[in-house]
Amino acid sequence: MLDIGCSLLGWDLFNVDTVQTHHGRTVPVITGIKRANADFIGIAYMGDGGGYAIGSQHLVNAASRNERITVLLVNNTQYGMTGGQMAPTTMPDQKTETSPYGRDAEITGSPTQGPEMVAAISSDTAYVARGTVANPKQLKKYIKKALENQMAGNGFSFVEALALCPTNWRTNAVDTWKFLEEDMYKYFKVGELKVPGPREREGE
Ligand SMILES: Cc1ncc(C[n+]2csc(CCOP(=O)(O)OP(=O)(O)O)c2C)c(N)n1
Repeated sequence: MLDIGCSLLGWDLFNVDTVQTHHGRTVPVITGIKRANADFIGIAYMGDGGGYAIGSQHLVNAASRNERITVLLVNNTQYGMTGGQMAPTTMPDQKTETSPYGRDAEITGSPTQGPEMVAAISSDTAYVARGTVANPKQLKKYIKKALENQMAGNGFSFVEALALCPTNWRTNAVDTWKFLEEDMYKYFKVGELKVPGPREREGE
């Protein structure tokens, strides 16, 4: 299931059945398909604009309902396909097409912490992680665990991948990796946030 955005290029990259949705509507559409076909492995693949802006309510509701789907969300800190507008993940002072003087966090808020939000609202059987394209081995492991969690029938699984967008960042090769590994890592912590199993609470 591919959202509108650069993620739709997945058509050409993955040898799986795909459906294209309206921007931000990948989660409800794959939820419907999965509910009607319990044996399917349902993946909603989208950008940060699709998942945290126009489709945020779907993400929240699907995570709360513990839908048996896997959401893969690519965080490149802006709207890639449409030319680099500010997204919920845009960092303070980051320049984009719609924040040419840098994002003013006092007026527009600070970057959305997607996996942290999903971890907070999802059930004990959810899987939640944030990986990075700078560490493909780890990212692959997280995606595998997310898919295994769905296949085991446990519930919702969510992986955010920190990714590059040199075209809109207007960075050369060196600065592209610096932007990811220095700037983005300051705001977005890589690692697993929730692995299935009962959570221990204070006093229990
Ligand atoms: C309902 C709707 N609103 C707006 C658009 C225009 N649009 C297409 S892609 C996009 C942004 C994509 O950004 P993101 O979801 O972050 O994905 P990326 O391209 O960065 O991977 C927008 C606003 C649209 N196609 N449909």
